[in-house]
Amino acid sequence: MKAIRSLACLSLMFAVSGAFAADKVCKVDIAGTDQMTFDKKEIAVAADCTEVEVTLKHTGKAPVQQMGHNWVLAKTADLSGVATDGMSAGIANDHVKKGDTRVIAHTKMIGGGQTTSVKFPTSALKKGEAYSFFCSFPGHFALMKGTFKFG
Ligand SMILES: [Cu+2]
Repeated sequence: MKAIRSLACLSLMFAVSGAFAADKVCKVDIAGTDQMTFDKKEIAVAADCTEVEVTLKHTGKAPVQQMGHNWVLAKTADLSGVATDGMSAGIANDHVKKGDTRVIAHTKMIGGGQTTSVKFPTSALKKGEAYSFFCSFPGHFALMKGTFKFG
């Protein structure tokens, strides 16, 4: 009887560790510069990633009020609307409208020399959907944007 119980316990342990093994956090690094550019035009995330962790580094020297950068993810169709609303949202809100459901993920706004990151589940993404990432600092998204692919 005792042997059976410990066997059941062992198989439960395997089941739990199996669930952990299925989690895959995929890391993405991107840099913003004082020249109002990102160092990437495209980010691709594989379908087996369960979470994405994006780390944004501002490699410039300019302060956040002058050349702030963030990383915002939305459907490509929502990009200009999110960017327009972000302009008036103010730097205290990282230039992202409060409660904007079109925003899938975003980092805070940072200045030269700073680094920030954001982690989000890929369950928020649909395969085949067109996504874009961009910086929502006023006037930046025309240059600071790229395509985000999932799947
Ligand atoms: Cu920017």
